[in-house]
Amino acid sequence: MTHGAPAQTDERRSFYEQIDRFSMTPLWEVLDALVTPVPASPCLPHIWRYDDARPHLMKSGELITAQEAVRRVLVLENPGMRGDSCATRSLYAGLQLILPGEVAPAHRHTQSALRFVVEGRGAYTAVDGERRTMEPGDFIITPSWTWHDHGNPSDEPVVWLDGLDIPVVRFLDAGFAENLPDDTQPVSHDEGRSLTRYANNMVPVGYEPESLTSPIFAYPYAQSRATLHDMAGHENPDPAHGYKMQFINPVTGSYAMPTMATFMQLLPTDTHTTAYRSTDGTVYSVVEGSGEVEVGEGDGKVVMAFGPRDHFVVPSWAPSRFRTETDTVLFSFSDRPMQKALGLWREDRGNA
Ligand code: 1HN
Repeated sequence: MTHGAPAQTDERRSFYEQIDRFSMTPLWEVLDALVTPVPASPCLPHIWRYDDARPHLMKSGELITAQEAVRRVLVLENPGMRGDSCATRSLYAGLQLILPGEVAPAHRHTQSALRFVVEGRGAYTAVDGERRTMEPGDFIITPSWTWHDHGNPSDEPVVWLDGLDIPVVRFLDAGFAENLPDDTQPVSHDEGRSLTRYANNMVPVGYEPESLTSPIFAYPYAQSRATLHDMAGHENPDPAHGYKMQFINPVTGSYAMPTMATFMQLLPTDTHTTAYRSTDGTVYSVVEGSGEVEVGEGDGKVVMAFGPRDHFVVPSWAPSRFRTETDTVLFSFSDRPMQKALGLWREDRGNA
């Protein structure tokens, strides 16, 4: 539905200037940019290699404390949208560092957050009175408007990927936030309580969900990894996805979070996936393995070689294709639940 720009005449130009003073503009001059035949995203494919990022992250640890920074994070900014604090149009991503002995003070906000642990073990995040000690590969949720603080009682630096729906909440002008007077919220129940209550195929009788987010706030890597390897031992891989699982809210069977979908996938050694695209731009965190991902087509095509702890973005509607050298495990997240709720999500599996 591209029509081309209408001719510019002196009469038209002077008309546009007249209406401009009244904060009006002619739709026919902007229609092609507003309504495009396929998604036209400023988001670019990009990879943040951990070998490049890590020294800067550690340097930030010498420059500012977690306490002073509130959250000591290096934002992964998409090169197509510098200054917007986003990795895709709808998603924020950052690498957060917490050093031994540090505390990141308690606050809450309407933005939902996910953590995906990248390096180090022994730090905790506390959500609504329950602490969770973090291990590499764990996926942890901070639901909208829940108190959360982080601490690192271990003797090693801990780094995780933060994923938030910040750009969407900003777009909707629906953001609220507040701080707790104390840095650390009181612990009101034992670690693991949310898992025994909700992750054993049972819920307390009469349970009514209090929010749209999964009552399980930690999804341990030991489980997701074992699941993928069991699948690989018994089933054929999907040609586009290898072995790919989505994390769910066990109470509803739906996505674990209302705004962001989260996935874990295994691409065994020497996998060559078929081209695949979908309308949800996606942020990936490489957990294990190495290979390359080809993203886009024609002049915009890029090939990104990846290894453990690298992070990369596949924009909306850009075809991606993976080749692996070793068994590769990828965590990823996207805005799919929002697109699905609005009837907007599309995928294209090519001819596979
Ligand atoms: C936040 O609360 C965290 O709690 C991390 O660790 C990153 C980025 C923007 C706004 C709030 C956290 C954030 C954030």
